[in-house]
Amino acid sequence: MQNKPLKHTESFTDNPNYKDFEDKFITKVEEVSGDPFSESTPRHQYEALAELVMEAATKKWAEHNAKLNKMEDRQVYFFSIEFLIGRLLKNYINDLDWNDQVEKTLTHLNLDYTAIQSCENDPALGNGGLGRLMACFLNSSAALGFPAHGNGIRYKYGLFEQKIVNHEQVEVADVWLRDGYPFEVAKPEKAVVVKYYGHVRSIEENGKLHFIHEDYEPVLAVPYDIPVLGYRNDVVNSLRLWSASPVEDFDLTTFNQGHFIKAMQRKSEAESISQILYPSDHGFEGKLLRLKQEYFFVAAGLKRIIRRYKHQHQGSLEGFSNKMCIHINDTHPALCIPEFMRLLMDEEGYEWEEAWAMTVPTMSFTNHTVLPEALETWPITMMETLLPRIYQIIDEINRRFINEMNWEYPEEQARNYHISILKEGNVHMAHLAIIGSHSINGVAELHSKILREETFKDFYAIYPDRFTSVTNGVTQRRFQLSANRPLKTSIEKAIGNTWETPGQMENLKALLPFAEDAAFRQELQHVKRLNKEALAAYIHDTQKILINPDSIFDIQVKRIHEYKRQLLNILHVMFVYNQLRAHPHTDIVPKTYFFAGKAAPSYYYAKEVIRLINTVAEKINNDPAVKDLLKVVFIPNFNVSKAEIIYPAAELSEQISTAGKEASGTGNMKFMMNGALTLGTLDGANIEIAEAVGKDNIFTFGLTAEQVFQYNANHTYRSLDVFEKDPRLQEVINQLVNGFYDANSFQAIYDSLLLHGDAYFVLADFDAYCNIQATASSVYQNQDDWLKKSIINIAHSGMFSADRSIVDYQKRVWKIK
Ligand code: NBG
Repeated sequence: MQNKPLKHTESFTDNPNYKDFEDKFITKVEEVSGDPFSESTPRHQYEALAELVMEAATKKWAEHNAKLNKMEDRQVYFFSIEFLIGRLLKNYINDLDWNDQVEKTLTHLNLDYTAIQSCENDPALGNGGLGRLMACFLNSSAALGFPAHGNGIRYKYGLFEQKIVNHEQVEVADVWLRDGYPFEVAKPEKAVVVKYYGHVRSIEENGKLHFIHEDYEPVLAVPYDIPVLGYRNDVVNSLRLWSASPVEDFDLTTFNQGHFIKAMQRKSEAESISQILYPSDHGFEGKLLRLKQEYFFVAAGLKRIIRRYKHQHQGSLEGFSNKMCIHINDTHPALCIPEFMRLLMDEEGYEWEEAWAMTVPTMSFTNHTVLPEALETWPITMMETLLPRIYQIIDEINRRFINEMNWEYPEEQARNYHISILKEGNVHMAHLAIIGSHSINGVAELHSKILREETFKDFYAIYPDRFTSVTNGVTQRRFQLSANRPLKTSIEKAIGNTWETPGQMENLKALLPFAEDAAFRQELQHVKRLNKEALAAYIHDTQKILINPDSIFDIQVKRIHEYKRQLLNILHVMFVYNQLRAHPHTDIVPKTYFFAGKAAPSYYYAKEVIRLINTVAEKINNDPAVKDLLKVVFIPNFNVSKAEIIYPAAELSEQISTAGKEASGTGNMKFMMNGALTLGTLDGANIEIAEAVGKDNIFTFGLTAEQVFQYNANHTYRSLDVFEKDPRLQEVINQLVNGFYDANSFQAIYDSLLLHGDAYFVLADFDAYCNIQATASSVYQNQDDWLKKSIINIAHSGMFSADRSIVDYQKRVWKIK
């Protein structure tokens, strides 16, 4: 049962609710441990709290589901191959408004809440921005009382755990389910059979063709549901993750014939579908298993959604496309389109035209990257063999589309070929997604413009009305309110708490006048100092590195990728170090450079960048001459929980991707709402941050997307010319290979910059980057000025709440009033 909100002043003993909660908690701890409470461990306490939370959540969930059954409003299902949800316990407690009673109880019992929270495994069911965005969108939808659910895969192993050994990334399996997971509910009774391989036979009956899929290999998809709680409201949406298992645990026929090994093989083949998350964020591998995964959660998810809809509508699918939205998150779930067609035609008896008329209005598609290596294409032969009926449908969608185009635009033969779903032996998933959806959007203004004008310009010419843009957002409830309690308290003192209401974060603008308030600036400085000390203590505990808390905390945390240019950052650090060595008495502003992020295990270059950062860090951190002036820290195994400690402590937010490459970025928003100033290129959502705060309150630098585009189009960029003119660059680049840092040289990096044309314009932007770094340091020396800028950033961060994104999606994509 939910308690009434309590005032902070109440003491434990005079509050019956606290006492009641404490009793329940103690009983629960004894139930989960089977031992007296006094012998319990944080793990038991965590399990007990989790159970109490789930009891409350599931009760609300059942009530809410009953409401949803009767609801006529539009509902959304996010289909995504990743949901990077992070730890949930603290969030649930916050959503239920249990903070006070939990904290007071634990304090009263002398227990350590942080230790309890850290017993929760952080489910790493995503690579980075794409999966985390889904988690933020679920959180915001529920907070706004809007029925939006998630549909994905319950990977047995999450994204690998990263260790740094001899400066290098080493990957260790992430067995997040080892101790069980208390926040999911298995629903074996709702399992669905997904069919692979086999043949399609067609028969004619009463003048109608029927398609029968035979000799297929069935796999059972079992749903596990995780409740998505609204923020202090009655809403509980669902995140449904599917797990694969064999249809029968033992394939009896095979087994009886004595083929034990074969029977076991079938079992493990089925299970392999939900075994691993592919650990690459912008790469496309074309592996059969991945295609199986893509069809797996699509087929299972759609089946249940249709079944539920029929159940609620007297067995009819009438009105489906007005009430249900299937949202395709990047191309991985694009098979929703042919699978939905299949279900409507083969299982529900609709004609092609009727089915298509229901499909397009139901589907919407968000693109998350313009990197060509991420655009999925599957060999036709693979698709045809694995999913014979789906392939037939794709083929027919394509045939009709191309016919229509040739009819409407007979003069555009070349273009009509170019936009085909099937060409050069491959199925082009983005084309499928665009042709089958009524809405296509990018995730920031610049990104959407690039989609319209470059990546998908041919489609834009045909379907201008389908294209729209929704800038990403993040949930302030996790990354600001909960991660940065001192900040929340200070802001509340200044402007009250209306900005904490879901959808109202723009009320933070009331903070603007406080930029001129010396007392508030001081308060903010104090808050930042606390958070910096907390991060420094964490680094000291875990990595034994001593950090000067007076230094500027300059942070770049995100996946390691060439286009994100961690390399530019570390080359600048190397330059600063050279400067300090040459002029030991230079008066510099002390700085600590933090890095964190994982590289895809097969991405050699990115792993070399990690090795470089760690090698440079070791040398610099052990040089007594630069002690307290310059430090470099690589925090291993970046994940959502670490992010929550890092963002609040940041002063400079490094967002330095090659312009035009970062679709949006969302880390930039998390830093900003915690008062960090952005040091970034005019890329992705950085541009919108710059527009919001004004150019004086952000440090922008470097080539624009247009300039990068021109260089690429005209092949006029020569990295060697830049190198030859800049002695600073010559020194640092030579240090990559001359043994200064490591006898084992960084030849691949060296070659990419000088021999292979520096595709990400690192050298081109080096000078501008050094200058803007120097500017940032000098502004920092005037703390008043810095803090003003910081306050202005926080005040304008409201528009980067995912609550705003969801409202934009409702208006622009799902057309909800
Ligand atoms: C990422 C982009 C980011 C963006 C997130 C969320 C992929 C494929 N794309 O810039 O690189 O913020 O998606 O939209 O992970």
